[in-house]
Amino acid sequence: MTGIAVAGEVRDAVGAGAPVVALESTIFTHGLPRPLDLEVAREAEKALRADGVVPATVGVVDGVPTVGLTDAQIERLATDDAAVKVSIRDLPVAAAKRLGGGTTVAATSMLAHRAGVRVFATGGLGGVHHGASTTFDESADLVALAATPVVVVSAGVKSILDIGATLERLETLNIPVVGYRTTRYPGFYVADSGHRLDHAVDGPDEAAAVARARDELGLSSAVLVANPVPAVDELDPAEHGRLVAGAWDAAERAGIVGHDITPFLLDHIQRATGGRSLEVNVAVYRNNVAVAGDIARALAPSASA
Ligand code: PSU
Ligand code: MN
Repeated sequence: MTGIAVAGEVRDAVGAGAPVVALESTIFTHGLPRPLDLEVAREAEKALRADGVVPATVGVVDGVPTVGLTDAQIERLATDDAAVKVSIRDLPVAAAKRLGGGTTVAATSMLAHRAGVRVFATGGLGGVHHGASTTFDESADLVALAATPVVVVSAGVKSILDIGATLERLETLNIPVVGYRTTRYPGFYVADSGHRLDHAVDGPDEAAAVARARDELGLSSAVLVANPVPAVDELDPAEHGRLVAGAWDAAERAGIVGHDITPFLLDHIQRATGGRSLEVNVAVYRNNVAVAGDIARALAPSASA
């Protein structure tokens, strides 16, 4: 595929019909603090390999969108202060300027699909921000997912978003959302966001069946598998509600607006929980990677299990 570098191991696995899972890089360029970011990126790859799945971490190296970063490339991006956050619209600029960057859910899904990778694990999706009816701040993840036939495993959307509005937009965009063994939509740090889903899948085989049916119908949307954080790992739901409200109050008092809001809110929650929210973030991601690996194996034509 011109313009995109695909690692030999990933290309071979895709060609052989072996299971592959794509992983995003914004989580380690922008989402998590050092040195946790690099540890988490490496652990995800290792866990997939241990399950017989080829990891394909996606990122932009010297302007080149790359599916299947080497360990050295992951380390370089995780420790590069100049790494930018790359959504789909940023790919041409990053290419021309030869920038390094972490890819969002939108860019990772698109690049994974171009490389023939069918399953992608992330932490939380972007979505509709509070006040979006006047600010128009809706993540490009949503329109990208409407046009990219992959399976994306997440624990819902970023907790600071307007979750009800995001679910409405996913419906409008014809994007199937299924709960993984639940009909409660997860709330990232908590297992239940308070919103209901119409459908659950009972495990990896049923998730794979939904993806195959999507393909047979010729539909182009992603299938979103909403996978709640295990109950033992979640933030206390009552505390979570207070934390998010407190973070928004603090942002308003500090006059934070626009693109600075997300980092401000997440940082506030991190400090207010003494770092506990980071542990939950890691647990969320680990759990999503494991489920994505199971779905990739169920979908793989060469799968024996
Ligand atoms: N979830 C988080 N923190 C993040 C992201 C998700 O808890 O930083 C990243 C993901 O890469 C997602 C992106 O694709 O944010 C969406 O950003 P925006 O709202 O600017 O489109
Ligand atoms: Mn935005």
